[in-house]
Amino acid sequence: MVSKINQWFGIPELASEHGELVDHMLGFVHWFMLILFVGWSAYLVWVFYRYNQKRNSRADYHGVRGHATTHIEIGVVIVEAILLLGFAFPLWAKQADEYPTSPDTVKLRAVGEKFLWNFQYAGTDHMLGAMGAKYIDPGSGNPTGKDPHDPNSADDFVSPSLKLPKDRPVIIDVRSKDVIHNLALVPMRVATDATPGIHSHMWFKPVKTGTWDIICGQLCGPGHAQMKAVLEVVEQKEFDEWVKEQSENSAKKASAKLAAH
Ligand SMILES: [Cu+2]
Repeated sequence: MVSKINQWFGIPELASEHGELVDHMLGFVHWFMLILFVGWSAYLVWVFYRYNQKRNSRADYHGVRGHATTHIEIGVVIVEAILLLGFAFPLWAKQADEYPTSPDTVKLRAVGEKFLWNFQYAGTDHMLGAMGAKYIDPGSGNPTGKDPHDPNSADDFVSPSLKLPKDRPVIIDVRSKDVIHNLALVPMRVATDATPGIHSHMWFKPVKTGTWDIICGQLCGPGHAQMKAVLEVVEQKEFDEWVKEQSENSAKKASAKLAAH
């Protein structure tokens, strides 16, 4: 019921577990703002009527004598404090402090650049390899700077779209090669800045299969509007098969390269 107002305002589809709490909070904020908006608007109209010049040819130097406004203001402060301390802080604390540790957690790295995203998956070993700016070479198939000397990198693979399994936690390590971007996954109700030189993280659990757009949430240059990618949530079996195939291909290529050296 509380979240219904979000739908009237056209909120995008929700597809993550914690997103329900985000939407619930948004619902409260929207209702609260609607009440304030209607209340203030009615008050403004009343003031125009009650205090127009015709009715008040002489100024009143005493002003307000009642306490109603003070009580309303205190009420607004209390509601805002409840929203912040009761909803926003606990939700943020949980997302920021309690990262998933279960072995089925999907780990990947999102690397933003002007003007596209690349997603490096940990592969079947569940270990993301090291990253080094000096290894970045999109021409030879290494757009994310996988360190070829790190054994964990061998089976890591890179995809231009973000494919995820349903009902499994996902941790994304968000990086940038050039300027500040922002990986905004709207249906998951998460967004994190990709800042050059800084390792940022986000986590969530998709609970619905589907395909959505990924946008860059930070104005990053003339191609910002085209900086889109695809977010696809599939069933776990389909995801595991895809990872196995991509991972094996990548490992084969890595060993061939090592042999050639
Ligand atoms: Cu961008």
